[in-house]
Amino acid sequence: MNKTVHALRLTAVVAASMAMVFTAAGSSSASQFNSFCEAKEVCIYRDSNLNGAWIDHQYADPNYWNNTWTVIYPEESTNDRASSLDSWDPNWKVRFFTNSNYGGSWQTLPEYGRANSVSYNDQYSSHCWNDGGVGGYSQCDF
Ligand SMILES: [Ca+2]
Ligand SMILES: [Ca+2]
Repeated sequence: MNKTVHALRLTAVVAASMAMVFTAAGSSSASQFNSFCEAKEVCIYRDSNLNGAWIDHQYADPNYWNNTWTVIYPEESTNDRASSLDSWDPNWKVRFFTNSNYGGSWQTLPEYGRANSVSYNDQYSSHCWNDGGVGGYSQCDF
């Protein structure tokens, strides 16, 4: 009896410490522009069907002019070059705009949405998540 209780307690302790390790590893490695498409991010691809260079965004970006691909073409701006999209966000939609500052024509990607060929090829210049009306941009309330 004592042996069984001890084994159960030990299992619980091991499980708890493993959970802490996994949590710490996950939170420290997940970040934008690290070339990994992770939870709550959206990845933008240079070519259709999620091919070619890409960049991983975790936050809204009002202007792509100073962004470059995180792989393959690290010197090239991502502005007006997006051809496919892949959302890893389980909770929020994200919208892509042909102009900077969330202007022009747009396309909305649903939660976990994927666009193998975008609605406006080689035109996107900004994007924002649906912020529920707290971000100050009406274009980002949808
Ligand atoms: Ca990332
Ligand atoms: Ca544009």
